Formats: sequence, C-alpha cells, structure tokens
Amino acid sequence: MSEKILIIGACGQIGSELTFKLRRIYGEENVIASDISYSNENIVNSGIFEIVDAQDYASVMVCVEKYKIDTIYLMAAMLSATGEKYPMKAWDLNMTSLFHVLNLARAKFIKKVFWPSSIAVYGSTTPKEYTPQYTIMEPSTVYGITKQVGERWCEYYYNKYDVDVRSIRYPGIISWKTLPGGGTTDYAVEIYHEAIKNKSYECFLKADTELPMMFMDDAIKATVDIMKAKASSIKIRSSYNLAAISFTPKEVADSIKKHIPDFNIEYKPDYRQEIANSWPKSINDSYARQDWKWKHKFLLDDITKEMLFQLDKKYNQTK
Ligand code: AKB
Repeated sequence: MSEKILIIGACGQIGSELTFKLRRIYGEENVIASDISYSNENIVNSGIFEIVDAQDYASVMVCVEKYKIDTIYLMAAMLSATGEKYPMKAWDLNMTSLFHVLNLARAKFIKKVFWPSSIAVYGSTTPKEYTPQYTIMEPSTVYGITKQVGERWCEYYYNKYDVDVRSIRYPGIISWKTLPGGGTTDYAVEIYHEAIKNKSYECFLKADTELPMMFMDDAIKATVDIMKAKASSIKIRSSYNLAAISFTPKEVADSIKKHIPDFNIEYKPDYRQEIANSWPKSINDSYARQDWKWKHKFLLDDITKEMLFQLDKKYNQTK
C-alpha cells in the first residue's frame, strides 16, 4: 500500500508544485492537498482537496484520521516581508502549525514530517560568503526567528520522541506556475512576469544585492529526495543548508536582456533591503550533498530561458 500524504499549505508557491510532483510519484488518490481557503483553482480542481486550518489541531487531526495519513508536508507559513508587518501573526502561524504536526508524529498518528526552514535563520553576524551549516545564527526577522526556533524543536522532537522529521533551508525559489507571496526574494519571480508583460521592472532591492536562489524544479527535487532518503542517512535533524546559485538583481536583468534587449530595470529599495542585507550571499551545502546526494541542475541562464518561455505562453499566447 502506498504512503498516504497530506500537504498543508498546498495552494502556495512551493506547496502547489509539490502537490503535482507527489501525485505523479505516489498516485493521485494518495496525496491530499489542503489549505485554509480555495485560493488556487489548479490545486483545488486537480485532485483531493480539503480545507485545513494549520493552526487548529482538530482541523489537522480530522484530515489525518479521514485519510489515514502517514506523512505531512507542512508548507503553510508567513514569509519574511509579511512577517515584519504582522510579527505576532507570523509567530503564531509558523510555530503553532509546527507544534501541531510534531505532536501528531509524537503521538504516532503520523510517521514522517517535512518542514521547510530557510536561509532566513541567518542574520547580519553570520559569515556572508559560503555560509557553513554550523555558524552564528542571529536572525533579525520574525520569520527567521520562527525558522531558527522551529529547527531547534525539530531536532528536540527527533532526539526525545524519535519523530522522523526532515527539513531543508530553502533559498529564494523561482517558479512560473504560482506566485510567491510576502517574501524578500520574491523580486526574482516578479521581474520575469514584468519583463514579459511590460518590458520593465521596479526592483525593491538594490542592484548589487546578492542572495542564494534556486529554480523550483531543483527545490522540489531536493524535497522529494530528502523525504525518500533512508532515515539513517539523514544525519541533521534541525535543517540542512541547501544551495544552487546566487545572483543579484542586476545579474537577472542582464540575463533577461539576452532575450529582451530593451528590458529596463529601476531600483527603489524599500524595507525589504534591510532584510536582504542580513542574509547570506551564498551557502555551503556540503552536508546535503554528502548525506543524501543533493545536486542542483539549473543555472541563472537556464532559469531565465524557462521562465520567459513559460510566461510568454501564459500571457501572450493564450490571448
Ligand atoms: C523569503 O524571502 O521570505 C523566502 C525565504 C528566503 O525563505 N523566500
């Protein structure tokens, strides 16, 4: 019998693509998508979908019992930029949902948990270049604090209660199917939409702000791979550093100009600049590469080509 999976936060940027991928691997009937509202038609209409409030233990539990769930992917979270506007809401959502899922695993209702962490666990006192797995972590955003604390709890539940929880620290994720929402790295998705729609973009970060980034296909592969790996090869139970490429807004703009020569970018940094300044420029992910054989595929020009091709189809060829 196949593993039964519940994805909480399936309407979001990563949750939606993860749902499609897991359905291809495990079969449609074995992957239950859920979210707090019907905000993504593609997900709602593409298979089993349930309304689940990640902050309500009973709501999650009902779904776990109904479908006899083995594994939960907890993708619901408030990201860095929105978290700065609503600090207590970010804390409540990000922590309460994690405790509910960890406690379900502790009580043996489910067997396995995936919980995403982020490069936001790092702060301005962290070494910026090729940031190691084990280093100073003094996050300055509420989102980063929830991720760092969450990592400590994941490791605690693994050590004390034998909960099989696995996690990776996502960098900024670039994708064309579902828009991200409320993150500091969102510019790297918006820029492609605006390039296709208007040939111009006003960037909320400075031209030379270098951040770690990854194409969605690589991020989904990493998520599937860490969850498929043998438990004995997962040596880190807080969260793994994960990396692909790093680039600046100017470098994305230059990459876009290879396809759209008259693309224009202007820089108007806002409050998100300070968040970006506190994060690493690049990440050392050697533990992930060693323990569960992580390898990325997509470089900046590959990403640009695919993003522009897909978004051109979406905006121009469906008219
Ligand atoms: C954000 O910008 O908040 C997220 C992240 C790096 O975790 N994309």
